[in-house]
Amino acid sequence: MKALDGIKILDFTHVQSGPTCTQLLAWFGADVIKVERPGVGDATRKQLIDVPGADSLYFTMLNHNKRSIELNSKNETGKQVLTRLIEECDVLVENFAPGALDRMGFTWERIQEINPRIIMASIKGFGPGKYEDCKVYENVAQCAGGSASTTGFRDGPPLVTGAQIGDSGTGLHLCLGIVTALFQREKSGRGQKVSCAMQDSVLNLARVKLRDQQRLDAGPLKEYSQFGEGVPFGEATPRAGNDSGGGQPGRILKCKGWEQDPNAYTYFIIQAAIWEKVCDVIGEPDWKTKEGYAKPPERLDKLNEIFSRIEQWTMTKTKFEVMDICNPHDIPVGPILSMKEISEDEGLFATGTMVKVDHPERGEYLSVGCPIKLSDSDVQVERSPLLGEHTREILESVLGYQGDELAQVIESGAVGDVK
Ligand code: CAO
Repeated sequence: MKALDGIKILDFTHVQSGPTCTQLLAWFGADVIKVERPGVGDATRKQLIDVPGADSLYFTMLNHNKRSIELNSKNETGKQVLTRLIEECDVLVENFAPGALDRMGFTWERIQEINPRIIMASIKGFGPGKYEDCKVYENVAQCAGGSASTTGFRDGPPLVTGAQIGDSGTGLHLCLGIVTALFQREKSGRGQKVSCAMQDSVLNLARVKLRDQQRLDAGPLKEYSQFGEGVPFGEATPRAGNDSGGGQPGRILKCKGWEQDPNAYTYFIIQAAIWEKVCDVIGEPDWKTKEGYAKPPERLDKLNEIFSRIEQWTMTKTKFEVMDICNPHDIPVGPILSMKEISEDEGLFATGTMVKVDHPERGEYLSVGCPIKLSDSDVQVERSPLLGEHTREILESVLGYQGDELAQVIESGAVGDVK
């Protein structure tokens, strides 16, 4: 048995944010029915193509364990089929542009009339307000949510991050909203609307930077490198380079081989509690007691010197040797892992976080499996569906269409070219 066995999801999502959410629900056991425009499907199927003629990795890696039905939701018969799907499903998830569902004739009021128990979950770029009608993509959300202004180096421009905190981050937030609403429905018997704005999700993930914005009123942010360097603070939380957000001095330092390998680096944190061990490891035992070095506040104006000295040591070791030497002393370090290294990490395959998936059009590919592990709800990652692969199966077995009625739906053109 899986955690969400018996839950049916009407998956009206596309691109990345919504599909991230419904993929997780599928991994937890829900029957996820992806509704796609006939002949076209999710735009990502044909974006960033690496194998001609095959669905892209962009699509396959975000749509595992789902079924696909082609359905034109603007065609009259298509609307009838969609109405039947709303009747049958527990959750409708969508991330269309603002107003798109209303324009199809499926307002939240109408959806509730069709099925009062349904949970309708939506992702939009912004919440209600002056930007509510905007179409929004990942980097717009990173910028509007406070991440970009606080990422990067002080003397450089704002930076977006490689992690898709706007899209996948919002999908995760929405997923939690959906299971919470399902839990409440157990008691109330009613569905509800779950909304996540991408700006809000990014801001939630950038929470510590809003913490620092308010701390500025009380004086400089002493744990930021710029304090030790004597650079005055402005009105807003500044970009802090690779400083650690937790208040302990931390930097990214070169390791052996950095001249050739762009990822031969380690993160290195000098927590107060392990300062003496750091001094021993790098060969500066005098710093344990030396005035100006022994106590954390005294070190703040010497962090450049201290980290340069630590880097002299890390440059004599590989990033993995740094890890092996520091870990037994509880010195927090972390190798900067490349995607190549991660994709070859046997430990990640052993836990199912990395998986190999076979696909009829593209052959075997790598994907990230389910990052959330439930001891009583096992996850088997199954390939993404081909466009319309399950149209007939869903019409017959989920919606009960048969005989003449089934033939009429197929002939109406609402469900594409049914195999
Ligand atoms: N049958 C018929 N029509 C369909 C359909 C179907 N099965 N599926 C979608 N459509 C229609 C929509 O109804 C819409 O029509 P209207 O413009 O007439 O209302 C049209 O296809 C285009 O949908 P869209 O506006 O959502 O798509 P887009 O490519 O123009 O915009 C995006 C994409 C992502 C910017 C927009 O959907 C959006 O802002 N979504 C919310 C925020 C979000 O999730 N962004 C992250 C995306 S990942 O980077």
